[in-house]
Amino acid sequence: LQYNSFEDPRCEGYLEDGRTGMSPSTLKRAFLNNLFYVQGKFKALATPNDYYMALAYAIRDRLLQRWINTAAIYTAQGSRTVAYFSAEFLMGPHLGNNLINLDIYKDVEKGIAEMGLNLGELLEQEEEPGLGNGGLGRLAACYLDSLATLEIPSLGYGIRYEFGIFDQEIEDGWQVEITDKWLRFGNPWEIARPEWAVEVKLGGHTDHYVDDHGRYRIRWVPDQQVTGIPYDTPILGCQTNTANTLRLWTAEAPESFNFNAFNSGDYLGAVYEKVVSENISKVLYPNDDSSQGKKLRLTQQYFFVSCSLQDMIRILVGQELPLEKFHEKFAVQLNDTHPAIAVAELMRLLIDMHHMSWDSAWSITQRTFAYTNHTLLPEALERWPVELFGSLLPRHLEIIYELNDRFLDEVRIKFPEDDSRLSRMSLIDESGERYVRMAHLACVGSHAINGVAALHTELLKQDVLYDFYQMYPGKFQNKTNGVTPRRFMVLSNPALTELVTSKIGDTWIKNLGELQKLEAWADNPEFQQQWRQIKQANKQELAAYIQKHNGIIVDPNSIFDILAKRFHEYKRQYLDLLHIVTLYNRIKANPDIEITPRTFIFGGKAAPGYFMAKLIIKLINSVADVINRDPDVRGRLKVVFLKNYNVKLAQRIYPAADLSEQISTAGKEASGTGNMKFALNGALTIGTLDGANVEIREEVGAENFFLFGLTAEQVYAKRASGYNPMEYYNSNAELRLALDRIASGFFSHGDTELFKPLVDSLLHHDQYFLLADYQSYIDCQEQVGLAYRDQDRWTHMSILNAARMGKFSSDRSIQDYCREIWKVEPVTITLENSEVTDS
Ligand code: Z15
Repeated sequence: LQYNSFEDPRCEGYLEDGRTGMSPSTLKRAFLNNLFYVQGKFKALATPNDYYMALAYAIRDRLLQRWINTAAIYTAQGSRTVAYFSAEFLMGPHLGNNLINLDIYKDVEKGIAEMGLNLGELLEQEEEPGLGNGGLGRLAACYLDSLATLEIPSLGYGIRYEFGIFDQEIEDGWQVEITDKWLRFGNPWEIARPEWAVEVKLGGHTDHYVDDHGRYRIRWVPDQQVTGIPYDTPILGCQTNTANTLRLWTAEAPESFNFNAFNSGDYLGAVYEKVVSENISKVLYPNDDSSQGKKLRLTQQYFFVSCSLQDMIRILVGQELPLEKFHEKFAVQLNDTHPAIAVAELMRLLIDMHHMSWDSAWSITQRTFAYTNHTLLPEALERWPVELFGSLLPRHLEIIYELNDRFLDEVRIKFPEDDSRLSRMSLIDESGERYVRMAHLACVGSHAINGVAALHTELLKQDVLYDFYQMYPGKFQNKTNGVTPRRFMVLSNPALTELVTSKIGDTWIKNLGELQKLEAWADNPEFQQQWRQIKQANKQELAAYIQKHNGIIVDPNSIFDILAKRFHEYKRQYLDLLHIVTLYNRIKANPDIEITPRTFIFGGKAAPGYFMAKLIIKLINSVADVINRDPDVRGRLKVVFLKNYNVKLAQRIYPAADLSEQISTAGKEASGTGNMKFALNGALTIGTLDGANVEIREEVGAENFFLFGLTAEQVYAKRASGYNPMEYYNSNAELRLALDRIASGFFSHGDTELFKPLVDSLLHHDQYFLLADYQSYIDCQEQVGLAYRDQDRWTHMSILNAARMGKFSSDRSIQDYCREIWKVEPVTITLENSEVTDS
């Protein structure tokens, strides 16, 4: 084979060979080689998946030099490293993102086209790694992208679930869950590292004994042991040589554990043990924002945390650094309380395994960890029954008791004679059945605690973590969430990316604040025209997708009014429905009424055990069935439920949205991140003063944001003074009509029972204040409809929304974390210096 060495000026010298070269001809040859040698196929027999795999391996080859150099340089320099601990990483497909970050998307698209293939179709083949539920998991993925782009040494640590978030099917309007077999066709992006396997103990009891030197020691005698195998995926930065690592752990039975069972002929017993071990990393728990208290879930958490901390100690020792420098080498971020057991595990490793004193171990532990809180919802705060906890982690329970004794002494000194404070702050809830409180453990064991939006952090300090704020005011910080513009703009909205770049250059991609320069174009008629055309084309693409998957024809000139997120009562998908039913009622009462045509698009999964959320999905589909076929509507309203909302689908949805629904009850959504992705793509927001909406509105200007609803403070006041939803029902005719329509069986073939739980919950409880916000929402939607009729005004607002999203890049969030919590600096990775790799 011959390689065209110097075709592309970006890849001079030794890099240009068959596995690293970026020139179109080299890439093409690599692709065809992989088709032949990796997939074992020639063109006539190749499936789209074969083509996808051939391209994926060609691109993986191009990551490896960067990946290896990155690891080599971090190792040689002993760089301070961020370890992001997260039970979820909702990565989305890798191929397209890697093409963007390598800056070869267009070249590859062209090369693939020259072979008579379509890059978009190949990208569609990739099964997305859906190893997360929603916002929290996707945030972790955006942060890895930004860490690599900012050249920060970092590792993502988590679980390689064999089954990620379930695939959602819709049958007769109901959600049906299908297992997500994402590894079915293999995963070209990961490399197993069995040589770095670690052992994790579970269950059993502790032994207190005196060692040979007369020292008092504690030994954990487990009754089960599992092996953690790391699988590494490269995380490439945008236009840098940095390729960091996402290291996910798979649980296996230890090689030798059941030697006795085999020898005694209990073959099936031994295999059973193996099955039990492998269950640990089998499946992602599908609950977002709620904790079920299942033992397997705690086992998952402990498993990946123990694997990761042991791995970090291996790295430290490998770099000949003493254990006393653990916190200098590593900054660990706890993504919610899911990995909070790490506080006790690091203590155990330092004290029991490495014989460090309690005080030294505690100082290192506190300086290592920082904790991000993602929710104020009481049902999401993790607590484990003490008995369950002790049966799995007997040694950790002892450590937590000891920590608690020492911690409560500190509280006593700071706040004497305050027993109720002691019981409120204790690591153990003793008000009834006893529980270990994971948020308290995380707060005590961390030097920094942060919320994910300004309002959320304030509410944390005033409410959920009030006592801890009084105890440690200096630990509290805000870090408003962000999203990566690479995946959620450059990759997903190429036309808009090109238009923006044609006006302001392409440096905004790594410095999103520069989008502000677009403000100068906000009233330029030609630019407005181009902006509108792109939105229109994106809407047409989504319309085609809807026609293909739902068989519904929608009007691309109507407002694409989109609500896409997990289903939860506090997110109030039901309020959106009340608006739809209200418009429908108006049409039924007066078929000639003037209404701005709208397409209401919903997407999102409900936790399989969340009855109300699933019933709301059924109601959306039932309302859609009626409205979409009612001739009186004359196509002015369409309702679409897009099944299986995931990262892939999200990338199609944001670019096509006119209106972004961010309508949670104020005080309930910690931040939201979809709100940022919609606005970045030029959608206008209708929203409450909740989470990051507050800051989005501040940035884009109140005049470019559709605000409605009670404030968090008003919601608290109303709850305190006794909220009665029935008053709203009785005094608001349109609201009454809408609810009566649902209750009457109109959308359920006359069945008045089906949606009764939904109607009753609003009339008698309405925990999330839908009825209180109804009229304000309806009025605000009226304003939206009017604004849309003035296309110049709407486009002006749309441009300003995108132009003012700079703050919401995850690059900004990560820079803040780096400076204010992690104290880490970038490390430049070069490819020229082959010394590191040759040695
Ligand atoms: C989750 O996705 C979020 C919070 C949680 O406590 C859990 Cl368990 C899952 C979300 C928040 O609801 C959302 O407001 C926030 O934007 C996101 O985390 C990322 O911080």
